Order: sequence, then C-alpha cells, then structure tokens
Amino acid sequence: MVNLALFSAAALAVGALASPAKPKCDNIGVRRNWNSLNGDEKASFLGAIQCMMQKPSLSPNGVQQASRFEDFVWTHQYPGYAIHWVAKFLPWHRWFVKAYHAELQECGWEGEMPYWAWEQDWQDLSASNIWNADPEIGFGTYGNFDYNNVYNSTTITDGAFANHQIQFPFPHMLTRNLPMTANYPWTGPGPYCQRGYNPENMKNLSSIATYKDFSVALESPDPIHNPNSFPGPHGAIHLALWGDMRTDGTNNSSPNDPLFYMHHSNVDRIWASWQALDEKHLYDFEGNTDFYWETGMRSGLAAQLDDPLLYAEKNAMGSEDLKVSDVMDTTEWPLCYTYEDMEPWVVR
Ligand SMILES: [Cu+2]
Repeated sequence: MVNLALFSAAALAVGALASPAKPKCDNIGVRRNWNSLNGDEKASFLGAIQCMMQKPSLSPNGVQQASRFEDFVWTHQYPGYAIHWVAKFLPWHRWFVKAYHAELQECGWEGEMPYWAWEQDWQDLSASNIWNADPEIGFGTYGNFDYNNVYNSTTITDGAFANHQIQFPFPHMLTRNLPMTANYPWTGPGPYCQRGYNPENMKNLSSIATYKDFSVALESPDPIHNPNSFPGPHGAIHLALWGDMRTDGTNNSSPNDPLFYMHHSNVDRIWASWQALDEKHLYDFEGNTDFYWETGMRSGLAAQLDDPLLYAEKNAMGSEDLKVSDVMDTTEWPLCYTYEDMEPWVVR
C-alpha cells in the first residue's frame, strides 16, 4: 500500500511536469441576448464602453491610440489577413471578444458579454430592437446615405455613441448606413443582405459536417472573388450595416462600431452551438493558414490546433502563450462561459 501510494504520487508529479494542469473555471458565465437585459443592465454595459472610450491607450503597438477602446481596433487591424479568410478566424475572434469583455469588467460591467441575435431579426433588420436612440440604453440608430461622409454613410447622432469621434486609423465620426443595403444587388433577393442570415441559410449552416466548411460558410465566402456565392451571416451583417462596420479589406477597423462586438459575440454563439451539436465538432479545426487578397485564394499550410492564436496585445490576460486549442471549448479556462440559448437558430 505504501509503495503504491508513493508510486502514484510520483506519477502524478511527473504528469504535472509534463503538462501543467490547466486552471479550472470558478464558474461558467452565461452570455445573454441583448433583448433580455433590463434597462439598468443595458445602461451599465453601454457606460462601460463609454468608459473604455475615455480611458487612455495602453499603446500596444507603441503608438498612442485615442483610447483603450481604439487599442482594440488596432489589435484587430494589425494581423489583417492572418485572422480573416483563414481557419483561425473563429478562434481568434472568440478570444478578441473575451479580451474586450475583460476590459469592460475593468470599467465596471458586472455581467457577461451580451450578443445581438440578428438571425431573429432576419425579416426586417431595420426593425431590430438593436436600433435604439436612447442615450442611456441604446446603441443608436442606423444612419442614412450621405455623399459627403466617409463610406457614404451618416454620422450616428443618437444613442449612447452619438457623434462619437474616431481617431484610429484616421479621424472621422462613427457612421452606419443600413438603408444603403435595402436593395444591395450582390446579396439579393431580400433587403439588408437577408440571404446571409435567413432561416434557410441558418439551417444550411447547422447541417454542415466539418469545421473546414462550417467556418467558411459562417464567415462568408470572400465577396470580391466569389461574386455569385452565398453570403455567410458574418459577412452579411458587416455589409448590411455599412459605415464603419463594413470596413473590411485593408482597413479592418470595424471594431470602431461598438456593434462589432455584439455581432461577433453572436457569430461565436453560432459556432459554439454548432460545436454542441455533435461531440466530434468540439475540437474540430481544419483549414488554411493564409489568404491572398490578389487572387482571393485561401492557401498556405494546413491549420492545426497547436497554432499560436496570434493575439497582438502582449500580456492581455496572459494571451501571449495561447494556442487555438485553448479557445475551442468555451466552458473551459480561460474562457469559462456559455450562451443562454444555444440552438434557436437551428431550424429543424
Ligand atoms: Cu475581424
């Protein structure tokens, strides 16, 4: 008995050295639909974003952005194609939203990261509850066409981010232009790129068997080089909102709109829901490591779970050592969250 106990202790010690035990989650937070937050919660959440917009930059790139909020815009812009149109797209943005949520907690937000379930607004995106002009509890409305403004969109003059002045990557006001895509030709038929997130496309998504195909279909086939392809919900929502949200390509500065995070939280929920559909999905990770804009080719090496996450903010929540495999399961450290409704988007 004594020898056996010694042997076990030794084996445990060796095991611990070989792979240090991951910390456990203290508890699993539940991310909630924005619509199910009450007024006080909404005001507190939006107040935390305003706090981030007031906080000085930590200058993760050695350059002073206008605020801590804009540091995150840079963090998203910097890796460019290393995190878009590649297998890493979903894991990278999962971590990005988690890191943003941690900053909001520093600014007094006590809840989990909420999400905008846009698939529930598929019939008329302009009628979504997300458009709320209230300065305390609303993200503001959706803008309109203006030839004289950046991205041909209007400055948002209502809600919590009314007349929000952006400095990075160049000075302008926060803009949106949903009416622009009421009849956008590439994504029709249907207004506001509806095809990307209507029940039919969501059902298609839920039936995809492999991460490789699911990831591409959720992100969106690259629109420039696949003009006839079906838009994915991620790309469809970016495009539908126009203004700052559609600044993909070389700018990648869409996190300038606080709705970016509400959108990506839902993209993450769709992925987490898909992962929960089949145990084979949870650690399924496959695809390309590179994207070539000139040719529109997804290319490069075969992506692996061991690949570094490439999070640009050194030391943000100890993220420099993270691998893709560390963010595959939302219910494990360092993520520790789940969603209040995992599957209503799956039309059976
Ligand atoms: Cu992105």
